Amino acid sequence: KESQAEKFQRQHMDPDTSTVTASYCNEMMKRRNMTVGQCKPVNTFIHEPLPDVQVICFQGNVTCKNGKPNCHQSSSKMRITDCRLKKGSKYPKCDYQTQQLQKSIIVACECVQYETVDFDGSV
Ligand code: CPA
Repeated sequence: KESQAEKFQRQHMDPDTSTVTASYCNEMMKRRNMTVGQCKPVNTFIHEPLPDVQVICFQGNVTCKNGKPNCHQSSSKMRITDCRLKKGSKYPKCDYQTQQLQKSIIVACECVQYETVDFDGSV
């Protein structure tokens, strides 16, 4: 079974893409299985090396949106792509808006190997 850390990587990691096209989110949301059964409404891809994302677990501790205490904010800005389902888009035709941003990100980390398990936002 897919672990929480593996799920985070499938949903949020894309280190090798530097420039994204307008169709990036439509292609990636499908390729990474986030358009199965329903269109996932919002999802962020991170274009930085995995180790640079994993060390966020040792950076600034913040409260998660769900009130849990295990979120961490990156000390540096990261290259990310924000994917948002367009208004009027209806499953199974998942049509996303693609927006490239450079922002500090917030992730949740869990003990075992202290790995990133949730993308909590960008600020
Ligand atoms: P995901 O990373 O799979 O916010 C809902 C989803 O939208 C979330 O999906 C992230 C994504 N999103 C995004 N970019 C944004 C805003 C939202 O990509 N700008 O996280 C969901 C999974 O993580 C669930 O299995 C529950 C788990 N989870 C949530 N908070 C957690 C916490 N504090 N500790 C451990 N697991 C947590």
